Amino acid sequence: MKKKIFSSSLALTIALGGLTFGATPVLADTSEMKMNEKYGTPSYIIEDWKMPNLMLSKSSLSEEDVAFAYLEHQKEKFKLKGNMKKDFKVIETQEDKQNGTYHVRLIEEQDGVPIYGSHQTVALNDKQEVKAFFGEVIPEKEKKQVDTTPSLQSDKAVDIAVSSIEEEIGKVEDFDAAPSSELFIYEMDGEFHLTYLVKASTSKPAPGYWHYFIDAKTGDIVDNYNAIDHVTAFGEGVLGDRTKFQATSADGGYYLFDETRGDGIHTFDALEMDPNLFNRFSQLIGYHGDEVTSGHKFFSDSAAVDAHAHAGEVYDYFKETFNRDSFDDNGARMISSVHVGENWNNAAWNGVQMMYGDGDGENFVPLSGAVDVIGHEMTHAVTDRSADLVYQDEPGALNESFSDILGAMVDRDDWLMGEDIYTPGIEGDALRSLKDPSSIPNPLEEGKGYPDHYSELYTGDLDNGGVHVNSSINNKAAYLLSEGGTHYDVTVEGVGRKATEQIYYRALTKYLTATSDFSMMRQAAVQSAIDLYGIDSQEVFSVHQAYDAIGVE
Ligand code: 0DB
Ligand code: ZN
Ligand code: CA
Repeated sequence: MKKKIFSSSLALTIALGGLTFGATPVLADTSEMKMNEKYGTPSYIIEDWKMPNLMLSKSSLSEEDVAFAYLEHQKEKFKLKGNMKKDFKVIETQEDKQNGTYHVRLIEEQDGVPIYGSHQTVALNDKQEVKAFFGEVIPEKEKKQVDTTPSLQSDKAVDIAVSSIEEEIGKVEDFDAAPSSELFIYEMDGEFHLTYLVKASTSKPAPGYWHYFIDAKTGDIVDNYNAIDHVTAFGEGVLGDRTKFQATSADGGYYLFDETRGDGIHTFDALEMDPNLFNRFSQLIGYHGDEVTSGHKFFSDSAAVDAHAHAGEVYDYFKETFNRDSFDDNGARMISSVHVGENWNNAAWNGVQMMYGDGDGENFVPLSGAVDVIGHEMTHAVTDRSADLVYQDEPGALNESFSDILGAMVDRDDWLMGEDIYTPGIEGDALRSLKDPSSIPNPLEEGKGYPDHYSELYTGDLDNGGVHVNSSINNKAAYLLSEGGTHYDVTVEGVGRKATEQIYYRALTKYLTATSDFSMMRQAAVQSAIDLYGIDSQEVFSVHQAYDAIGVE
């Protein structure tokens, strides 16, 4: 469900926040007032009004009581009659602890039916004196024209709105939440209608935050609009770089949903989500977190900005390089959550979505800051939908290796993994190196580097049989295939990144299966190279050389 946090009264609150209440001189009556031209009622009054017999200290009256007494006092200006309790309803009272002021926010009603858009704010100081009125009031005789008894049931209005939405975008299988329907008096072209306001959120077949005003007497659509819009937004990434991405605007605010790629890219703030509550095979994740929102096109959550922008980059990489439409090749929505856990020094694909920790600031900065990490995680999703390599022992090491290889293809100018987010205080290091695995200390075996030859295979039980360590053996083959070199006395002629990524992608999606081992990896790469470049090609020959070099037959 889309969380709606954008308040239409925001502008109003800000306007009031700029006034200094305490310093206003005491005046007998209204000091300043502006009229609404359409209704001839005040749109603001700068006040200095107190309840007549309220000279006692702070009374037992509530701020709402004072606001109503004030409305009573001004009702002639508002062109209203009788008890003001029948004309206004309190929505909320905001207390500003800093300067002791209160803002009573109201909406105007007729026979208990709120008038759409007719909001008011009465501002009080800490002595329960009214200091300002802002808003719009519709005079009694205008409202009187509306008969407030609906002849239509509220569900019927929903049905009408839903068929109109489906006429516009096609059949909606699932609304993001059940459409709501609420009675409002709605003014359209100078006429007041009794309407149901139906609000419905859709993601598929097209994103929308639909607002329908359905005449509660006739069922006619009085007015409708889609409050969602797709925009280019920007922000500053984890590494302080300015980045651009696609976002969505709704109700005047913005959130991190990119509807331009597949079925969308959606980035959330995980907040308290506990990384220990899932494992990477779990499908039981129903909670992504809160929307990451902004009041304008600049987003300041850098971890979220990078997760979102990098997911878009990775989507484009797969689309442009392999013509693959998201991880399922059917546009599946790419969901990410940032700020997972507390100072969590890791990232993951959990079977459903990507998740990124913030790091502890010493070993890691927010992991979404590195596009190779996002490429790595997304490739896990691709692997799950293709070879589905078991995440253990040799198939697990291959699973890891594909993520490192394609991660390094997305982040194309180096052969390091995670260098951008790892140990901010240390220059030049990385989580892993595809070029020179042995240069990185092996976390599983004290005093050793990562293995770069099959003879160095880690055979212990840690890390699912060393999936993040043994991956380096195959990583080295991919590096040699691309860049060439001599390794363990075997010389490989490099065929470049372009051929290399095609060969590995084809092996992953066409030949390998859940239990494939290193030897099958070699055969799958050979077969893919034959398919793509012909049996006598340099590419085929180089694949053989690369696997000879790492000792895999
Ligand atoms: C890794 C998934 C880790 C994970 C597994 C998290 C299961 C939760 C549940 C993956 O996708 O393979 C995440 C990454 C990929 C982070 C690129 C960057 C990874 O390689 N993690 C390694 C690991 O978990 C290295 C690592 C990162 C690490 N942070 C660490 C090792 C902290 C030790 C301590 O081993
Ligand atoms: Zn991985
Ligand atoms: Ca890199």
